[in-house]
Amino acid sequence: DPERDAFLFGTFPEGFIWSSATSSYQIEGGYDADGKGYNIWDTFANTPGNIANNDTGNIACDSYNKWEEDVRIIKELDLEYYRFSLSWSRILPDGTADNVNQAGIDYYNNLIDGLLADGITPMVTLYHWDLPQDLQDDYGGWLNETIIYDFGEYARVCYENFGDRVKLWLTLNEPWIIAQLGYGCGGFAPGVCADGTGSYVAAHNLIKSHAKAWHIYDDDFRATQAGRVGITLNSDWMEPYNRSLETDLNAAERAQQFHLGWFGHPIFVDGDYPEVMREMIDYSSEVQGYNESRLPTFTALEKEYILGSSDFFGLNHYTTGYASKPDEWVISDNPSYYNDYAVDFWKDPEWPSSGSDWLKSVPWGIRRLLEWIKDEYGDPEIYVTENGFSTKDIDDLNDPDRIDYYQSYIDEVLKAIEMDGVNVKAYTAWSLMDNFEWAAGYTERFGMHHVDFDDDDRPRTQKDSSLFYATVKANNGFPKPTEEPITEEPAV
Ligand code: GBH
Repeated sequence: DPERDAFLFGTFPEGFIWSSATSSYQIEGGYDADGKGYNIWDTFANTPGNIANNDTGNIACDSYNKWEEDVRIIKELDLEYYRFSLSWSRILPDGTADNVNQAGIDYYNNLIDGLLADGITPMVTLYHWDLPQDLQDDYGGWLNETIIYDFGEYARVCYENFGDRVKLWLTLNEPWIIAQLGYGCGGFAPGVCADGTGSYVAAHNLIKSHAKAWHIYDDDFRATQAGRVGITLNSDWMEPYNRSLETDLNAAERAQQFHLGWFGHPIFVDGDYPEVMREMIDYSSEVQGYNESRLPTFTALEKEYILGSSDFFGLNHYTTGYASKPDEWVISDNPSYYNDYAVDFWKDPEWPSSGSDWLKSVPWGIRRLLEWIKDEYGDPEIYVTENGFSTKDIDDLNDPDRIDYYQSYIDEVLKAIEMDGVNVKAYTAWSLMDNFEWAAGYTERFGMHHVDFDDDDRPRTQKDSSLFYATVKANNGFPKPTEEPITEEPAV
């Protein structure tokens, strides 16, 4: 559709937030420094065979020692926000609030103070996948509901120590990934294989843990600290392959509900899972001979507790796929999340590729997804908490494909605001710098800054995309060419 595709000039609403992001395990290193406990990614990455090249996050970008460098490069780009995450086992080495590691608290105090001194507002994620190993070993981590209490108390420690200065919190980063790739057999830590069973149990506990952390803030901290707490969900856009086929429209909607709705529906709609998940998983479970559904149920009180437990909608979005109805739905003997929802999903080989197999550049997808969220979840404030592009040219500072990606995706966000009335408050580029890309190790790079992982100093160097992004931020979008645009100069 040429009209939808045409570039839109214009600026973002006043006060629009421009940010960039990282996460603790991906950048910090210092994996055994100053009393930190091990977490499931320390274990997973240090077990040969799990990560490309057997790379680890033991040192990563060494941000544990080089956080001042991180603050400096953010400042250089003139970004007024920075999204990072806290390492649970750096603060609570065994995961419980019985033992607080003061060195961990000091580290984050320094970082937060350093950011604020330079006028940068912290956006802090409590959990970006690095579960304290002891909680996994003691009771199975997210598979056990004891985690709800422990996560709540961890959140409390963070609010108590940092909430005087941190006013923007995210509880969980991408619970879908934690449940499905961590506990369903997706090749992420802790590497538990319980597809279609464990993943649903983990998700159930993740949702309740999130709600717990939100309520603790709401009950005990909001009045004095006056901040906001939300969750960040990830989703591709699921485009119906053939929009004139009712079956493809339904398939795409079903996929969206199984993906984003799994978490979004309980929190933003009615405290419970999407109806289509309930129906299909109940049915499959029965056919497979289970006595009760593999999808757990919430009590009435739990539903009430969960509904509305997010002050805004955090969204991580990268790519799009086509969805269609498979020719037939054969219920598998072994439980499987993908079998449960019966949708064929694939990426068009014509779409521009990136350094990651799963990531194709399909800018119009973000606009459709934003509109879907607006309609489905009652027009919430949406914070885009991640969006970004990978390359495999690990030492190239010229990254025109990343610039194209940012330009076109950001422009689609502008269209969502201007033309569809979606209430988007923030855009966050993933990532501030190259870092440990989970199972891909250091082979896929998302950074706007290059990091040299062969150099003990881990120098950060601007790529072209960082200048581009700084220019977009300086102009608050894409002003019409008649206005004099501001161009950012490279840092010297
Ligand atoms: C984000 O997840 C993460 O929050 C961030 O930490 C990460 O660095 C960034 O994405 C880039 O990946 O290996 O083919 O099975 C986005 C969701 C999770 C999508 C991992 C791709 C791997 C798919 N991503 N997933 S595959």
